[in-house]
Amino acid sequence: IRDGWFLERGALWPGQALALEVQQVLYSGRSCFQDILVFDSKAHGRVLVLDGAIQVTERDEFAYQEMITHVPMFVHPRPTRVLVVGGGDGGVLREVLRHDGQGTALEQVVLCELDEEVIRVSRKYLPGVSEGALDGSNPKVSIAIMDGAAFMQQHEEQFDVIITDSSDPLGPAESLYQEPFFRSMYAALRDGGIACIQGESIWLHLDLIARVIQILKGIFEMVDYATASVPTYPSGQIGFLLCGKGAVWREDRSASRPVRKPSEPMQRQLRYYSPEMHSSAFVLPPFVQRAISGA
Ligand code: AAT
Repeated sequence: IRDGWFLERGALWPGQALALEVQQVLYSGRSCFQDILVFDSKAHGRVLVLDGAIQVTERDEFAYQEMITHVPMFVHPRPTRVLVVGGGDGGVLREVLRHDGQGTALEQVVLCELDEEVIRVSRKYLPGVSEGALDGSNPKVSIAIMDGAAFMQQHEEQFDVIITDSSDPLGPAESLYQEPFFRSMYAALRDGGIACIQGESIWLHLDLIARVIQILKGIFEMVDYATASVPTYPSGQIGFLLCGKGAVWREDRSASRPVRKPSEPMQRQLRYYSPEMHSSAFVLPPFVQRAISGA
């Protein structure tokens, strides 16, 4: 922070930075894993920053949390067991829990977060993001404090939907973008299950995205890419890698076609996701299509 502005500089987006005017710094500390910063900004409400990278702002977090959650959840006909890797702010958990009673009955939702401090700081300074999902009151929610890669290896055929809401592949989340992790993720899914992985920006990381897609295609029956607009993520855009396990994904299911829909009351609570946004998120510009298909 300099002259009242937070500058988001990072090795993954060299030569560019997003600046947010700071009103007040509320928390600044270091956990065992990363630097944690919370401040009130002038234009985007409260902001959570890990190792210098913006994770959540109050103004636009819903775009990311709704899309990374509802795209995989609504292409599964009946998700009952869900795993969220990362996501210590609780926003994805909040969105997953909306599905209870939407044509499915959730049995268990597990949050596997590496850094307990992120959960503590988020509950204290950003309670509106988790809406109570992290406070231990919901018996369907369990929280595991450990590395997502280690957790994944201990679970087989357990989950219908796995969401990796993880930070960027430089730092503690590095292991979550490598082939062994993707293989254990495949093993941890039930037949017909789907995974959704934070997929970085088409403007910054097209090579990385294309490389990861090639690896995923060697493992999963279906791999697809969707995108959303999030102004405070690098380059204002972030993508999602959708990966399906089982023959059903080769035959009649597609990640771009929802098989359930939010009820009217649920839709009224959503601000970014709708069935139309879902399908359109998979429409990609030709330069991205070409890079992804390896042409
Ligand atoms: N919903 C907020 C967006 C995030 S949060 C990323 C979370 O992943 C953090 O809480 C971090 O502590 C956690 N995390 C990092 N590595 C691991 C790991 N190995 N196992 C489990 N959790 C982990 C993502 C924002 C994307 C930013 C785009 N620039």
